[in-house]
Amino acid sequence: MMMRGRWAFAAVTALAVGACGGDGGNQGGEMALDTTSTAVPAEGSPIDTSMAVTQPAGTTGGPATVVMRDASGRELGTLTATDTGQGISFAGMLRGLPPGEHGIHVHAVGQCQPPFESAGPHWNPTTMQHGTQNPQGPHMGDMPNLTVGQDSTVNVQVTTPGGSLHGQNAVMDADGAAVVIHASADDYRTDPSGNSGARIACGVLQGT
Ligand SMILES: [Cu+2]
Repeated sequence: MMMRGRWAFAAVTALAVGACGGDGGNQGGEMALDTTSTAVPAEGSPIDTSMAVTQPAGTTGGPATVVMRDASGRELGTLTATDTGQGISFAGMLRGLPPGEHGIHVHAVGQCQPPFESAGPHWNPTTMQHGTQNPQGPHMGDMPNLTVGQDSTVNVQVTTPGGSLHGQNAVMDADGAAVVIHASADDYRTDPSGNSGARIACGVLQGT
């Protein structure tokens, strides 16, 4: 529905611009769209409002975004965090990481000052030990290792064993949360962080 509305609006806008014929082709497509939308108020503003409302959406939660950076501040890519009902999934492409296996966890504090100790320990609202193979585990922030290819990229698709962005055991609390990638693989059992070594990348969960 919404997409259809947007496409229809875009088509109308294109027609309008074409009809006026004075906006100089490719130059400033976004600007032209803004100018034209003021001439069609009934179409433009309601669409924008409904788009905004679907994102905050209260307790079931809209997605959060996580811009990952290494210790030099270089941006590696963006992950999208989504409530699945059985945990929080993180998805997205990252590049510029060392090839091989790396631990990746949700940490308890939304701060990423290198060397990323500022992100605190693993997110652990149920006060368990670390690791999905630990009889006393896991932390809610524990996730499967990433395998970064020889080209230094990885298609991230990982999910926490429980918790949520906004509902029960919400990660989006007063001090926020961060995703941290470690130098080594997580062994899934050694408390408190699976012997996964130094923190090489970090991103704060940002959203509603
Ligand atoms: Cu960690």
